[in-house]
Amino acid sequence: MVEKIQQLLAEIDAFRVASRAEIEQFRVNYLGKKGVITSLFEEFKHVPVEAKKAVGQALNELKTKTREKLDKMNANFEENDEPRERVDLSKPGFPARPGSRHPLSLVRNEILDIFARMGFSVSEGPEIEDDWHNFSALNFPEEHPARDMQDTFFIRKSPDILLHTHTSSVQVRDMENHSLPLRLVTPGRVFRNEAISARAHCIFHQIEALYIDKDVSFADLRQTLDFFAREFFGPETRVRLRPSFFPFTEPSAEMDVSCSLCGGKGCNVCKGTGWLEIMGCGLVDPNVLDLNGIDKEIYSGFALGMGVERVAMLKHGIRDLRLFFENDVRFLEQFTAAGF
Ligand code: 2NM
Repeated sequence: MVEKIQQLLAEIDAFRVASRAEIEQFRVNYLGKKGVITSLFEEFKHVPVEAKKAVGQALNELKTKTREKLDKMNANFEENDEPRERVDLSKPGFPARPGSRHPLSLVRNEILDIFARMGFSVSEGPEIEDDWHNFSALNFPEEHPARDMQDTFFIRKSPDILLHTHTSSVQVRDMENHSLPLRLVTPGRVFRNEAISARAHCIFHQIEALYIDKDVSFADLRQTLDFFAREFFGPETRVRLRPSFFPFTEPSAEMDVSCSLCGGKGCNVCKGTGWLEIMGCGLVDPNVLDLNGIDKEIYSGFALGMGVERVAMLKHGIRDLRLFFENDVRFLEQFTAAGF
């Protein structure tokens, strides 16, 4: 029996395992209820008295060695085969890329801020409008081409419900709901049924300003335009007005600023003219005051409107308006906030 025990000791010492399952198998084979060592202890009962001491010592040694082997194999396995995920907390983190404001938001905020400094408050209103607020109350004649299906998005197949084509429709609501004087800037998305190109889009952004009070004159409009142009494009900017026409203003004008990219010398953005057309404006037509219940004998006003995409393109030298809508980060992250 001692010989058998010596053999087992050698066998156990030489034992090698490749998986946790094999370690468990080892435990069951040697130390389990029906294991080899357990049955040797059974046999020990029948060992003659004179041999009991030597066999007992050998048996105990076998059991201890087997236990030790088992512990060693388990410990080895934890260290080598299933390394725990190690996290080095002292390493620098991955750089987080902060987002940036959309260039149209930056330019809109800058424009609103300039007007805020002249006392204009911001007004906003619905994008879905009726004919009255978008056209009739603004002195658009019944046969005006803008009312055509070709130019305006009508919805619900109704000739009365449409997506507003300018933010003046919001100002009609302001004239309805607020007392005079009014001094408002109205930013918003507007919708026109146009083919998409580098210069036009069927959805774009507009900011309009409206000032109605006693004795508002063309000189007030002119002063406001000068201030805006110098604040937005820089102190050297010059302004010129050309006569124009809008249904809601009389007289009406188109405003140009000296090209901020070439300083007025002529470049490909201003097409060699040294001037950039940036907005339409005029004195509010007395018909509009009438239609909105404002006494045209007492009050007068001026209004102006500009496309946010257009002024953003001119300010930053952007050649294609579609860039604003594609949201390519390589484009977007080139613009940083100036205080917003
Ligand atoms: C423009 C050009 C000229 C304008 C007129 C009005 C209102 F409500 F008074 F009739 N709001 N905005 C206006 C005037 C808009 O955009 C090119």
